[in-house]
Amino acid sequence: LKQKGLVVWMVGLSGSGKSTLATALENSLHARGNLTQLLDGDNLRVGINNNLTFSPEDRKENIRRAAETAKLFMNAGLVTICSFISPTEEIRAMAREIIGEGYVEVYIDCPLEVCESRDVKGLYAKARKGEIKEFTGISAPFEIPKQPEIKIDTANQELESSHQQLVNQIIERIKY
Ligand code: GGZ
Repeated sequence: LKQKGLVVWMVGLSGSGKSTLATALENSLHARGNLTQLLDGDNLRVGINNNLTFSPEDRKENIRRAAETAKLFMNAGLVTICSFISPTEEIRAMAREIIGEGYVEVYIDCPLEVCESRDVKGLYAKARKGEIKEFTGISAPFEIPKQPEIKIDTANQELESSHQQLVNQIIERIKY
């Protein structure tokens, strides 16, 4: 088998830069001829996960289905990039367990204050006003990953540096 897949599991708060980096990573991998699949809230929560809320139980089910789906793509040989807040140790341990060898956890490290000051979509403002319930970092927990394989600081460096750092570390782990 020429290709061996990988799951790049990106963890981080809303506004930390997960989606931007996931897309940038995908473009760089395409440029070197790798097949990829991106999984995130935007394409899973509207489809297979459209019955799920942001309650703790539903977040867990969201991640369980995402991990099972990622595993299928990985086994088909694709570099599968998953971008979900994945807020708790329990949830991430489950994803790691489901995917097994090939799971690479990437913590997109950006303090809540910085994410909130960016507030690209205005969600933090709404969460502060109570218009969005159980919002991660405001009224729902986010546990900082203890031992991610890769950590990318998006608060103290330019996007392009974060992107290069991520690409370099992922390429090292691709076996072809
Ligand atoms: C967190 C929420 C919430 C609540 C809607 N809490 O920045 P975004 O908008 O585009 O990304 C966030 C996305 C998070 O979905 P995930 O599937 O990644 O979450 S989890 O891993 O916890 O299941 C945000 C939006 O959905 N969003 N309500 N209450 N984020």
